Amino acid sequence: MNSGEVLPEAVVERFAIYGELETVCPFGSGHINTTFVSRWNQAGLRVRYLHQLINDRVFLRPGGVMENIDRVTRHIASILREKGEEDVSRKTLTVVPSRDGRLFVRDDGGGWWRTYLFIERTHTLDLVSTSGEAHFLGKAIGRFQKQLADFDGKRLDETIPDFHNMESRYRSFRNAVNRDPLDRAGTAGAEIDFMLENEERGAVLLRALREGRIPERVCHNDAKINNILIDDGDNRALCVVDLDTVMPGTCLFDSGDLIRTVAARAKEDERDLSRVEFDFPFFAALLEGYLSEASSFLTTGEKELLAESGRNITHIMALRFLTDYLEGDTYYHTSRPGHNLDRARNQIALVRSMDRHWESITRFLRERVL
Ligand code: ADP
Ligand code: GN1
Ligand code: MG
Repeated sequence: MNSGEVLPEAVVERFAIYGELETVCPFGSGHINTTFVSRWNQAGLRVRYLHQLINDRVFLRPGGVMENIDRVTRHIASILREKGEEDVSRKTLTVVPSRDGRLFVRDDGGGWWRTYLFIERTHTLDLVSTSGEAHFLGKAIGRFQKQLADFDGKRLDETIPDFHNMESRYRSFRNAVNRDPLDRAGTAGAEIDFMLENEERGAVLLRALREGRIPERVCHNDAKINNILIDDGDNRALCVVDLDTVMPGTCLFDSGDLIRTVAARAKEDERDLSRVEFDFPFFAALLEGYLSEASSFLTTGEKELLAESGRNITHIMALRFLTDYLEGDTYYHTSRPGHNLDRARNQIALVRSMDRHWESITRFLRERVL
């Protein structure tokens, strides 16, 4: 039996949850894990939990992922409690252990499952429509980074080694172009050329890290727009989720992913490229929100590279989507033929739009930050 054939009902019953299980349904639109929500009757009260089958082709040590998440969420919860905040279990994820006290359950096919408290009355955005939204999303990631700025103890597990390492991403890309297992390179000639022409500037964050111009810190590494839950009540960012990639990196990976997904006028798989544009007012509001939390701990070296971070992370996403297209869509969930190629084209168009706005981006950061 493989994990795809496992009944989620049988798995969720193995977590330390009281009451009667009523339903289990698929949930969410993530590209990596498989998510379900269960509903339980707990002495007359209906309560929901979120369950995920961890993608163990992407995360080769799911146990390490869960240890990281457990440490990080406990750390954030203790900071929130010390500050006397209300609703701590809405502001950070809470891991629900298995009945035998582990952070995960293994199913009969060897799959790794985890459970979180389901944070009720929230939604996520795929695009912002106001500067206010851009501001609170930036603030949420700035706050998250600040909460982890003093995280100490054993170094977190690198759940995906070289995750944002442009050199190794380029190696995989070249390998995919050369092997071209599905004979797709001919359909992506312009995109392949773009990648080859822009390789040099792709290494900007990696070089800064290597040369010690920016520090290594604990960061999210996947700080895209829909990994931030927003409270339906006050319509403010509430909780940063999808913590599988929280590990050592640079804060610029997170500012970059925010810029890529918040300061964009179209979703990352929009096919009409005339709609794929960088949005300067959203960018400015996002950075104001982010810096309202982060400017106290960021170094000058980090601030100097904020502008590059958006362009760099968009570039790496284009490269990864294109590589996956050439490899035969083995990494990202796709829902139509050519989905990864559409995403790659979209992200290249966004890098080009950022290039066109470059002067205003750098002027804004010079005046506001440096
Ligand atoms: P993936 O790694 O596949 O992107 P995520 O961890 O981001 O999976 O979860 C998928 C979606 O589920 C998120 O975008 C968010 O909408 C929702 N979600 C995640 N965790 C919770 C939670 N604890 N409570 C409520 N919704 C959640
Ligand atoms: C994946 O898991 P999800 O959908 O939030 C990916 C990110 C990409 C993103 C592109 C572990 O994020 O790196 O930026 O898709 N996560 C992993 O949307 O590869
Ligand atoms: Mg996600």
